[in-house]
Formats: sequence, C-alpha cells, structure tokens
Amino acid sequence: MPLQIVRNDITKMQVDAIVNAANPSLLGGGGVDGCIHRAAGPELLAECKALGGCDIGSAKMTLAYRLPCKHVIHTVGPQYIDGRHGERALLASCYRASLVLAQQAGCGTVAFPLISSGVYGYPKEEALEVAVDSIRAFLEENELTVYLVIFDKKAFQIGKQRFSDIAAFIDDHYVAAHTDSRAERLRRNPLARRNAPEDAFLGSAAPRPCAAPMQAASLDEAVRQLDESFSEMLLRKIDEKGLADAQVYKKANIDRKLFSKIRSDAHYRPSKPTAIAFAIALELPLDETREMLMKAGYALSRSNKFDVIIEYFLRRGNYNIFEINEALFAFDQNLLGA
Ligand code: AR6
Repeated sequence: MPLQIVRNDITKMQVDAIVNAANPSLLGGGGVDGCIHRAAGPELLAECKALGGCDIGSAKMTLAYRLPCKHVIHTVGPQYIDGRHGERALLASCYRASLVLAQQAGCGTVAFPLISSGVYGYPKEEALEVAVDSIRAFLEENELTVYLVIFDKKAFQIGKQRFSDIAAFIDDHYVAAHTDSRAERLRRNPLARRNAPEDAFLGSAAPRPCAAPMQAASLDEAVRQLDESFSEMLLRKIDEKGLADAQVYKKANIDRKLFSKIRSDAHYRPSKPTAIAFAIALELPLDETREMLMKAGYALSRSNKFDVIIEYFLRRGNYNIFEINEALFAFDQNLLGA
C-alpha cells in the first residue's frame, strides 16, 4: 500500500529512511528528534554537525547508524503561530523535500512522524491533513511506500471532532444492529419488519440475490459456467470508465505489482480491503460496490464497524481513500489498500 498510517515508535521502523522532525541547527533536541538521536548513537550527531544546519521547509540526509533503517532525513517544520504565517506551505514543503531526497537516494520505503505537531505546536488534525495531502500528491507521480507514524493515539484526538459524524453513523447503524431492543424484537418477530419503515435502510444492506438461477446439468458444467470474476469486472469497469490502469491502482492506494497480479489472474481473490479500495477508486455507487465485493466473496454488513464506515463514505459519494483511511485509523480498523 503506497501510504499507510501506522501506530509505532519511528525508531523501530524497518524502512529505507525515517524522517526526523528536527530544528534548524540539526544538533538534536526533544521529541522525536531526541528519540532518533538516542537510538542512532553519537555518530549521528557527529555527522549532523558537519551539515551546517537546515532551513525551515528543507531537508538533509544522513546515515542511520544504530537504527534499523538505512538513512535519516532531517527536516525542519514550521513553528505554528496562527496558521496565517505560511505554516501550511512550509509544512507541505518538509514532506515534499524529504520525499525528493528519499527518492534520489533510491529509497523504496520511508517513514514520517507527524512533523511540527509536537513541540512546534501545529494542531494535530491539520498537521495530519497537510501530511496526507502532501504525501498523496507526491505518490501520484512517484512509486514509493510511505508510512505516516502516529506515536501517541491518546494525545492524538482525531476521533473527537473531525469524525464525530462518522461516530454518529456508527452509533445509528452498527450499534443499533447490536444493542437496539427494537432490532431484537424484529429478530424474534420478522413479520414486524413490514411495519417498520425506518428499516428500509437496514433492508438495503442485505445481499442481493443471484441474478439468474443456475442451469448447469452437472457439477462439472456448473464450474465451467462461472460468472464474471472480480478481476474481470475490475478490468471491465476500468475500460468502461475510460480510465488508465495506473490511475485506478494509484487512487486505490495499491501498488503496481499487486495490480499486475490481479490483472494477469482472472481468478485472483483479493483481500476485502483491496477489493473495496478498487471499488472506491472506480467511484462505484453502493450497489455496484456490493456486486464487486460479492465477486470476491465478500459483503458489506452492518455487523462490522469497518463495513459501516465504508458505507458511510459511499453513501456520501466521498471516494477519497486517504480520508477514508484516516477515519478507519481513528476507529482502530484495518486500512484500505493492499
Ligand atoms: N515516534 C514517532 N513519533 C513520535 C515519536 C517517536 N518516537 N516521539 C514523538 N513523536 P516533535 P516538532 C511524535 O515535538 O513538533 C524537537 O525538540 C509526537 O507525538 O518531536 O516538529 C526538535 O529538535 C508528535 O506528534 O516535533 C525541534 O526543536 C510528532 O512526533 C522541535 O522538537 C512531532 O513532535 C520540533 O518540533
């Protein structure tokens, strides 16, 4: 998956390069900078001393010494004043400059902390948005795997405001399906369902019946009469929409190798997050998404928080996979993509 949000200590990431949220002296400090210097050992500071500092929004690269990665890219984020002092452009420039350096050094995998969101005071939600937007823009043109490493979920209150309407949607649908006494009554007395208008929505979540009854005379024949597969439907939809393969797999946050595998194997069975990622990249409405998932043997249910969050976005026609992944992350769910 080209962009993944993970919870970890960045000094533990086994990638080609990790990024340090440094200060203009590059001589170490607190926060993630302190962690990286402690884990790398004194040789890192010695190399940093020779770099002559770094401007805000720029980046410089060193070796990683005792860290499990190959390089450390030191970038200097802006100190947040009020958002009207060019902070956003400078922060975006940190991500871009670091990614350019990583690519020039031949790195295939890079891990970022949430730059400026600690000592430098950038509000975490906005810092996350700038990080995701900047990384996504770079990945549209370049093939890299990027990890955005979130250290402290508790301090990171993204669930609170930005996703409050998703939380409400989950409460209404997922929680109701599990705890609502009304749902329990309906389970015991399915006939009551007919008189329950608000249940039309729940009903629409049920899997659709198969299009045509099976006509095969023997099992052998039945197996030969398989419907269009997931991979065939995917390729057909790409063609129907006049899209290029790369547009779709990049939008789906899927790497090229996996896409080639799916393209060359008509019976490839993707994971559920991968199948959904393609449906989202193709901007399929809810019913077609369900159909595509069914081809891979999956359904969207109201008994699963992950599914309810996906449904929330599909119902709103929001096909921004990175935004969906931020929400999935906030609710501790698997992310979309490979
Ligand atoms: N792994 C991943 N993320 C971490 C880790 C870690 N081990 N430790 C902290 N974070 P900050 P800044 C997160 O303050 O705001 C230093 O003194 C942390 O939760 O490290 O860019 C420098 O020398 C926060 O979300 O960097 C500069 O003077 C994010 O990393 C100044 O701080 C960034 O927090 C830079 O401030």
